[in-house]
Amino acid sequence: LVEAAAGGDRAAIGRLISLVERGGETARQVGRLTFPNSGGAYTVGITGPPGAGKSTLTDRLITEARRDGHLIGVLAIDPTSPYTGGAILGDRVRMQGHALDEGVFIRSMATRGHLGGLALAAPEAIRVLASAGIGLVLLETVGVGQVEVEVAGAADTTVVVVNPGWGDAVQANKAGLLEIADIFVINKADRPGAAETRRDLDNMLDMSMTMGAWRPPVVATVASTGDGIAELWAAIGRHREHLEGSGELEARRQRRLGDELSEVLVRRLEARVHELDDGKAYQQVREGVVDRSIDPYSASDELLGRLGL
Ligand SMILES: Nc1nc2c(ncn2[C@@H]2O[C@H](COP(=O)(O)OP(=O)(O)OP(=O)(O)O)[C@@H](O)[C@H]2O)c(=O)[nH]1
Ligand SMILES: [Mg+2]
Repeated sequence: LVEAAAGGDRAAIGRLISLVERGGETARQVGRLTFPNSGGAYTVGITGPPGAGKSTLTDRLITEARRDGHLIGVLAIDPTSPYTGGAILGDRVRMQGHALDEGVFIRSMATRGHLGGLALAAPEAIRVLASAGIGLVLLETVGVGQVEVEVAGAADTTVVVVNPGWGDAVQANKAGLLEIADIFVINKADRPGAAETRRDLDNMLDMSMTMGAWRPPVVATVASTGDGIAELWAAIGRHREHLEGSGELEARRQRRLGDELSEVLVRRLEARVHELDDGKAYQQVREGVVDRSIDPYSASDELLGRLGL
């Protein structure tokens, strides 16, 4: 399958992503095979609250990127509904204009059985696309919570999409958004309140910026008409140049891979502990901890001891 995908076989790419989604030993095997040839894709994350216009924006960005000759992969990820699977595609991905374009591969993704959820499945799926020769991956993630922030962390450039009057939708996690945003988009700028939202964002950025750091540009768009899309595409290009020119791209990617390793280690170790005695060992020790008869450190000593560690 990996060979077929590298030769441009779209069905093979789709099957590989399904395997990654499902998790387990087969997913790990896919990961081993795609890893060596997966360094070539640039990833742009598009994240924001439900209905902000992420898919409409993505659709427009596909058009811009195709003009530059990129082969494009699109992953639409919904951490809030792990079981809808392919259904998201119909409801949430508005990219039908590219359905017949052989140079665009569009896919929605849900967690299914993947250990560690989408935060770990997303980078693996990106590597599937990269190993198939896709040079640009657009990653749409719904929501503004912690998991979404983690998933968005798989991107090289992260675009945070808000709407006029955005405050309420993201109040709880403004700091998290600020941390991940490389570019802010105020989409639906045809609606009232766009100017206030820009002022809000600028104030927030003024307070948080450190000298010399990249300051996320704020781009106003109307995705439904295409207004502002050229500016957004240009801002993405500038951010990419900034990352490449400063060495930050390589540093970010190294950091991500390092984080991924520790996450994989923790998840696999946890899984092995949960498997002890069909889950009874973990359950028993856990009960001891929660009723305070044993402390968490001694409890973990006991479980790790049973694994010979
Ligand atoms: N007025 C206006 N409507 C827009 C704009 N962009 C998108 N829409 C509409 O907003 C709705 C949601 O757009 P989507 O692109 O599906 O938004 P999304 O963020 O992908 O939504 P989810 O994936 O469900 O979270 C659709 O009806 C779009 O036509 C815009 O700039 N202005
Ligand atoms: Mg969408």
